[in-house]
Amino acid sequence: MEIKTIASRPFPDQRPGTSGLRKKVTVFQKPHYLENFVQATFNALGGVDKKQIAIGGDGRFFNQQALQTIIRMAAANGIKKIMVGLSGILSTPAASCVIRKYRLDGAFILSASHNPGGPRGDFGIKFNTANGGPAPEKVTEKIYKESLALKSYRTIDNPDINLDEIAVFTIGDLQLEVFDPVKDYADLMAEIFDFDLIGSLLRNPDFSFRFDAMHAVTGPYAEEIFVNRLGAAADSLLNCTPKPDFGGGHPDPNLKYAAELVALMFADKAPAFGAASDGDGDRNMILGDNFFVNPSDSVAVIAANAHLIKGYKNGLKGLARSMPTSCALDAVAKELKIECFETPTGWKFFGNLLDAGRLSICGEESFGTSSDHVREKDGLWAVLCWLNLLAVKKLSVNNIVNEHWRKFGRNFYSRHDYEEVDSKIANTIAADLRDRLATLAGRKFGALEVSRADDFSYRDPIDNSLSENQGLRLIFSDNSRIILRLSGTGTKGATLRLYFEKIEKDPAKMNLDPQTALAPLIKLAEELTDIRKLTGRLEPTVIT
Ligand code: VG1
Ligand code: CO
Repeated sequence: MEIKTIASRPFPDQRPGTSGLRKKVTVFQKPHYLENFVQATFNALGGVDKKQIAIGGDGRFFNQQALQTIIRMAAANGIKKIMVGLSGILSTPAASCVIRKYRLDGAFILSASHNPGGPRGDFGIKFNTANGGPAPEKVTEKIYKESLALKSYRTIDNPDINLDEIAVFTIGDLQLEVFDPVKDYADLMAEIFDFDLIGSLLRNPDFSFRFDAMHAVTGPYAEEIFVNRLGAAADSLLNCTPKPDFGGGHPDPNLKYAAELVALMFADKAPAFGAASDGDGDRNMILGDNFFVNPSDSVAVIAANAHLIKGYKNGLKGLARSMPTSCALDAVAKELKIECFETPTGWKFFGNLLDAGRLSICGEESFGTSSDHVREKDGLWAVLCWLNLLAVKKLSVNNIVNEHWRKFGRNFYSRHDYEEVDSKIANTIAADLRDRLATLAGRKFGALEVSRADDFSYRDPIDNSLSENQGLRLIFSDNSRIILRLSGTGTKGATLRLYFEKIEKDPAKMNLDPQTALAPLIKLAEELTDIRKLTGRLEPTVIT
């Protein structure tokens, strides 16, 4: 096996964002672009000689080609073993599961998550470390530094490997195993949840359920778990064949992009339960009959009821949420008398707390929920949590959430996204507000009094690392919040996110529409930022 050293030059734009490196497919298709990033990652790890990794992706366009490139580079860099998901498929939570189960040194996950795919769509790559979680900031910064200093990468000449059959190959000293990407993950789910109980619910003719894989990675997982293991009717599953362009859709499980499921669930005689997941299977949306469960509520409900689920019956160690996620989870932590951490946006910030045994369940407002069973957010896990709770509590989704609100109060919550805004304008809007923060504290806007205005920074309690500039916060005297952040996952222009929260303890006011309940905060944020005028948008691109 002749190792070739290919001369290359750094690309200046390979700093990983909230979740890996995401760019247009056409950027990744540039000669040496992917190779540089992969070599920079290997270098940042101090070399990968004799290491063992998993690779796979969400099946999007360019997945197959990228996998073959990584396999050649892995062989040239001395990797001992690679596990590749059959047909190149591996969901993000399943990658985390196999790293941990087989004690691998890490994994490359090829995905741009919920971003659209196809030749004109997005591609992405992220590296997860030996704990199964996304590389922490100190590793991603090292990768970025290595990418800026890169002069060459190593590869070999080798024909493409057939990844469509379970098999073991040898390439020089590298052992390559094409493995079933579904089985280990499904086995883990069976350890956590009561499959007999969930199975009897799913087979009950009075119960109806729909799961929408959005033509993305969870299709094969959903078929194995819901149909083969739990006995659900095959027609409960929608769009379960992964497609390179996600069927032309946007594999983002929210009220706008999961339109097919949303239409079913908000119709007359809707199913009792509906759920969807995203491109790489780490996000989830939970719906009841004509009812949307806000992701911030979902994680709070799961945490409050976790003792009813086999895997958590011995209690929870702690809880955590990203800063913009509503404080509904904090109320649960208080009741359970356990810690609740507030971290910056992105799953990588939960890793240290999970590894240190300080944390059992965590979540983000962006449809991400999970626990210490892996080190990633996990879409199907969240769906199974809800099914398990429905089976135990014998209540509707709507009733479970309302019961929760009556006990803990309702945290009205909404996120407004302005997508593909001119980067300069978006940066100016954020910078202007940041500059005015100091003058806002103490000011009154109608009934709203600002008690605190800052740019969120986070000191990791385990390794003491500091992450600054994680989102602008206005916190009001009644604990309402307005938050402004720039997205770190987009590939075109900039995405501005405005987040709104208001806590309501009066049961008589709990059934308002969130947009109505939050209207004064929304109006104030729009006035303070002048976002509509400056972006030239009449309304946000997506409202959740
Ligand atoms: C978004 C979400 C964040 C999530 C991240 C990755 O990041 O807000 O909560 O962790 O996507 O999720 P940003 O920087 O665009 O706000 V995924 O499913 O895209 O890997
Ligand atoms: Co995702």
